[in-house]
Amino acid sequence: MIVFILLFASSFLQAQSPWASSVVDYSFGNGQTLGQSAPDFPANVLGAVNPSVSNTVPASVPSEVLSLGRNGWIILSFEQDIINGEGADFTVFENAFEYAEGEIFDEWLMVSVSEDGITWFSFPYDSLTGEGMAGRTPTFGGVNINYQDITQSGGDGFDLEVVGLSKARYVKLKDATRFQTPEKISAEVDAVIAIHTVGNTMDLTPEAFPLTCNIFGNILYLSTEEAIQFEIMDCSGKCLFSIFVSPGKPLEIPVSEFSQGVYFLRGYNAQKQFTRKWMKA
Ligand SMILES: [Ca+2]
Ligand SMILES: [Ca+2]
Repeated sequence: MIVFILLFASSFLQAQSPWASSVVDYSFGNGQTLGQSAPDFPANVLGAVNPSVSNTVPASVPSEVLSLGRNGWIILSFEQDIINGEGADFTVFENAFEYAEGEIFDEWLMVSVSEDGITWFSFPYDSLTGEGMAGRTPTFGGVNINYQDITQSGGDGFDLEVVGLSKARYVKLKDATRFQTPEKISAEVDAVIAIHTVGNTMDLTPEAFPLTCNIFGNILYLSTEEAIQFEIMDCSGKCLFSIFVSPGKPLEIPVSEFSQGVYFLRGYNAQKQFTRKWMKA
């Protein structure tokens, strides 16, 4: 039985990258051409950022970043839908950086999203302050950080809620340096990561059971209307985690230490119980 479950599960476990995986279309503008030709492009805008960059030493070589040129734009696509979860749903990494006195050199990008690549929804922005645009926050970098946690990664996060979408597959970035002072010539694109995807955003709330159970990224959220004992088990039924959930006392449990794979969530009290399969991506 256990062997069967493992075999069955393994077909679901091809991990999909949360980073942008393909370039759908683009049009470069004038003024700056860094990283616009093969073999640097399109690899420089796909996949992860270089972990050795920091807020003061940004990505700057053509193999890492692409200059869009004045008014240039690019459309990126993902292996899976970006889902509207709690807070920011994807992060755009440009190569803004901090220099003397903590000033930030930023070159802005207007951001829009689409479910089908045809109908687009633009994030509102302020062309005077840059608020609402990407390219404003340096990438923090680092090898052991979670790039799906914007407080660790830096970059600029965008919440699908703002444009009223529950999911998106395409992100369009358009150079907005025309709104800025003349030394800002062209925004760069380094990478875009989906924070919430089908793989890591799950509503595990059991039907007709008093417990609410959701996973956003690496946090498990539990709240309940009745006293419930809650457990996480591995495929063999071994209990890996157990906690008592009290009514009116919601819990946030970090699940980043659980490795990729299949687990079972179980909640019970004297009267009732539920079990749910959880595939950790
Ligand atoms: Ca959101
Ligand atoms: Ca890059």
